[in-house]
Amino acid sequence: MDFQKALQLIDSSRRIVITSHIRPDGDACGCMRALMEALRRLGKEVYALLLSPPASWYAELFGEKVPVLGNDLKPEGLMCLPWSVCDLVIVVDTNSIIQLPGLEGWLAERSKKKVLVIDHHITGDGLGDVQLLDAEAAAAGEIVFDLFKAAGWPITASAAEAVFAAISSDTGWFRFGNADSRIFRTASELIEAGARPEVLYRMLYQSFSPARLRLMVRMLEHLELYEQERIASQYILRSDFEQTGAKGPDTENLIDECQRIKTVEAAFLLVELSDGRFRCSLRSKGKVDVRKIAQKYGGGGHTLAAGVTLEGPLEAAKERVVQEIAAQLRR
Ligand SMILES: [Mn+2]
Repeated sequence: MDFQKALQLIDSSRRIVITSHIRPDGDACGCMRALMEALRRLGKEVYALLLSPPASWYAELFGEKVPVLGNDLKPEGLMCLPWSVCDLVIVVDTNSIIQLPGLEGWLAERSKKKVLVIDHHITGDGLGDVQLLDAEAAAAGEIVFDLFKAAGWPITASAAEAVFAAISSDTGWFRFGNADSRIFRTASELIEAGARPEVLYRMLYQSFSPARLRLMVRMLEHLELYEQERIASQYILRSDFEQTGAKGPDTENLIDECQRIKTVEAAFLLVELSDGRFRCSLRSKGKVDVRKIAQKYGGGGHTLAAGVTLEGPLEAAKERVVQEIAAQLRR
């Protein structure tokens, strides 16, 4: 990988913006946090930017308020200081322009700035002047960890925890099929560097608000099984949010719950959006390639975890996904 090219780019930059995909997850926030710290230590002016509000337990990782485009910073604000004069934009955990809504025009304006992409997805738009791409990596956090090592940057306890949060999130706390020996080696090194798994577990998985738990109950009440109980379907409506008091980021990881069912091979969760469409999260235990399904409808992701936005109404969206999964299971 082009670690030296990436380091040259960082070396020659003074003002650096770090961002990631919309609906930032633990991998996105953990990578951003670790890079923010390392680049500040190098004396860079570092500006982090999120494209939608993070879940509260991911926001905690930053230890500071990171501006959200559209909320804390108007889109026109990107044309003003400091955003207008940055030398380098580091995009982590995505290489797809559709995942960076609001940044399209600003990213394309390249007279001054360069773009460095750090990503582990198979699909991408080649957004970077330099790209650290590793589709074998279970999390972008793995690549960030490799970059730290290539650069010789100190892995402080807080950087170690940020990277640990990244790699543990994308592997479902080391439970998913992507939890390979490399991730456990990395985890081991991060613990030696000061990461505290028990503190992170509590932060990432035991920090539900009562409203979020009630939202999960609603979701579980909507569980339906198809194809000899091998497909699990669930949904959350706008009214479920209103009645429980939960917010959008509260749906994070809820899809994983129904994977506890022994027979389930693939699962999906439809979350109603304000425009009547549905955000669909897909998970597979291995027999189904959910990325193919997401991609067919304009989404993306990995073999075992993918996402896509679908047109309503609910029943039509559900039927479409069930049929796509069933077709793969029958093959
Ligand atoms: Mn990731």
